[in-house]
Amino acid sequence: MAARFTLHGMVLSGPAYKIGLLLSLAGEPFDYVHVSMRDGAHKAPDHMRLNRFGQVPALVDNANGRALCQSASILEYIADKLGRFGGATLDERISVREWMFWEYDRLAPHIYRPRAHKLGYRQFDPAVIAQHMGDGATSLTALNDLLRGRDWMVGEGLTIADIDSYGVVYYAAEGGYDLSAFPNVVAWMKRIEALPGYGRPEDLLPMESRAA
Ligand SMILES: N[C@@H](CCC(=O)N[C@@H](CS)C(=O)NCC(=O)O)C(=O)O
Repeated sequence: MAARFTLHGMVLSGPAYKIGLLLSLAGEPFDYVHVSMRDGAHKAPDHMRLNRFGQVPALVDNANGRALCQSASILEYIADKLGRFGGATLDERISVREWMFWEYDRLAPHIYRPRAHKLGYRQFDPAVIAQHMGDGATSLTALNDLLRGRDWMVGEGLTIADIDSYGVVYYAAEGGYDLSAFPNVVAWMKRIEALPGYGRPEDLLPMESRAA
């Protein structure tokens, strides 16, 4: 049977990793299309039809032909369609959403940008990187405080809030952060990494396209 979802992504993309990780943790096999960003495939008309921003990830729901973009929106869509990981109650769903908006505002820029700078994909003034590292440490402290005495960011089980933030914090060391200063975050990461279906970016987003 054909896979329900097709993920278009690239192994180095944190936002694409989030989607592959959710599908894998959900036990949902997916077709994968490698988007060669080095060759500009993310700006090609075929890809732009799936993601109007010319970015990865894009997700196609093969059950209805719908193409989705923006990783947070895709995470919500998958959780909605699968009826899992979105939060068990209205209050939890609200909280999940709040943490996801927080993550895009307060966490991702301060980890993804120093990482891109260190890997040589983007150049920033050293003062800008220093500002990001300070703000990133503040956000990692907030996450560490949230996770004190609890296993998951919201409620009693894994939600897309965890996957959303994990898909950023995963790259913190590459961005120059020492996570040992945030022990609750480290313990939470290990908890996610022990879940059935867990995979690293290179396990889930290969360098070539593949069917489920
Ligand atoms: N807010 C978007 C960000 C996606 C994003 O920045 N993707 C990067 C790769 S990690 C990209 O495609 N960059 C190419 C570009 O923006 O032109 C999301 O969460 O999906």
